[in-house]
Amino acid sequence: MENNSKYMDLSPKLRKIKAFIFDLDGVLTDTAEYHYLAWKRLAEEEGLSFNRQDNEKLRGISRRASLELILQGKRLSEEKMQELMDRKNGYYREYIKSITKKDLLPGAEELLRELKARGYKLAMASGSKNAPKVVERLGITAYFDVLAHGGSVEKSKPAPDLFLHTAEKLAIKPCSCVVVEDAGAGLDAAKAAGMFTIGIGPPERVGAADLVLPSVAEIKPEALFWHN
Ligand code: B16
Ligand code: MG
Repeated sequence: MENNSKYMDLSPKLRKIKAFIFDLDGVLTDTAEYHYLAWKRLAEEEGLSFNRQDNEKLRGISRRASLELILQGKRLSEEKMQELMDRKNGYYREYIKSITKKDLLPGAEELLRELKARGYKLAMASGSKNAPKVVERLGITAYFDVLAHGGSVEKSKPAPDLFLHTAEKLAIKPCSCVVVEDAGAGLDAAKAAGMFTIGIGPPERVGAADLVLPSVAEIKPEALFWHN
């Protein structure tokens, strides 16, 4: 197969693979825009500066870590922090109400279907506490054996906890899992968990991954797993 040479060096690692663990935001759908609109609205109400460039830094990190970045060292009481996070989340939930299957990124559902047909276990491990709602709206819940999210563990990405929890639920060893991620924090988490990583996006952002691809549509199971 024409693409095989590209994956030759990786084949000892790929031969062990039994499960795919997907990140959600930025991999299967692009909710970053809704996170941006919700944080922007909050920032304007609070007189804080926030633009699209700042939003890029929030990719893959938790709601609290995002707020801390936006506050740029400004200290607030825990009560106020909670109120701001709840307000932003209320806006975000309003925006995600309009999500449908059409919001799946190109090739996402075809990939899930093909991996399932090839017998791989599939899981979602998103840092978002809203992930189950978004997955439901996208109409892809049934593909996943495990749905882990921001509420499943205490420590968020870049800690490995969410991915380790997911592998445990799948009953698959970490070294037999592939993580598909769009964020540096997510890749750090997956690597710390001892998993094979596919980075989706530009090399400046996901260059640390074992394999870097521009989109999920470029993950070709027949080329990756030709030896299985
Ligand atoms: P929530 P992922 C992450 O999702 C987002 O990339 C990140 O921007 C967001 O702050 C985080 O979820 C928490 O989301 O406020 O909905 O709990 O990329 O890990 O799927
Ligand atoms: Mg992401």
